[in-house]
Amino acid sequence: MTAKALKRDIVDRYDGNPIITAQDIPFPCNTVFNAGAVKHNGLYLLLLRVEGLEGKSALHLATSKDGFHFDIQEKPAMWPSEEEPYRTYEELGVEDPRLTKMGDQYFIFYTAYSRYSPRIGLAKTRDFSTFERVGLVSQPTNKDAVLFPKKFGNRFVRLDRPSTSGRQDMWISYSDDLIYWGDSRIVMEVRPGYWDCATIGAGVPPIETEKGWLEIYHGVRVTAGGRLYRLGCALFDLEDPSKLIGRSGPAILSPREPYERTGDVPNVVFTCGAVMEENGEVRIYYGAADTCICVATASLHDLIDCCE
Ligand code: BMA
Repeated sequence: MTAKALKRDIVDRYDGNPIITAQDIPFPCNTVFNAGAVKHNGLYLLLLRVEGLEGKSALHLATSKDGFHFDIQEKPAMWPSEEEPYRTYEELGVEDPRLTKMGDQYFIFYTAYSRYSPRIGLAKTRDFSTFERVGLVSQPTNKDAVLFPKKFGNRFVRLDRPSTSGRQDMWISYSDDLIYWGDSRIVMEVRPGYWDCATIGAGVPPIETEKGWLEIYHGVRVTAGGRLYRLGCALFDLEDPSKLIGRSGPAILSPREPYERTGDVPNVVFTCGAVMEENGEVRIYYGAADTCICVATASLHDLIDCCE
């Protein structure tokens, strides 16, 4: 029996998974995974994390009419910068982009990775042909940042994931200018005994729904076989996004298929982006085993339901 027939996950995997592998990249590379996702001018756009043969990641744009078959650009949209101050903090790669549209601009939070541990980088684009860095917008060690598409009380708001004395929980931070962030508070903790007991981090930029802001996040449990990454979802208050109002008990997606179980980092499903369809379906793009890109769908209604 296949994993789908058992229906242990509330999301449905696309039968043609994985949709992008290293073989689809128009130059030799190691892996492709953890893509930001948006629909722009009727096209599905993914900002792919492509890990080169030397082990550093750059971001490449992929475009598609149907969201399943993508054309991939050879020239990177963003690569580790050669200019300071980025050069020092991106020396080991630019990773895990998350895209949020505000007005006519897309903001991209990404992980700037260096020997000094990860920091959050911010870039922006209007047209997906030119990308401009805005700043390095956290201290180390912080990552998994997602920007809310609205301001609250005239401030920008993000979820992020600082590492604090061995803990890795989800926090919220506020900013007047997108560069300096503060008023930070913890909003969601790892859950002892659960699938998300060791580490959690935001995945998809928050989706506005009638019931609250829906956040699809990853959670980790450490097993005898290593770290096991799953996806779950949570709801935050519409008016005050620092208030957690619900959270899925079970994970919504767990590594079960061979392409999620086997790869550079086994037993990983990890998301950086989803597309909200007009028919109420959420198309979740996710990296599998840090090796390829997959897609799965769920109804928005079901995702909200499992948080309540
Ligand atoms: C996280 C990030 C992700 C990666 C995951 C599993 O910490 O580095 O980019 O997919 O680990 O290796």
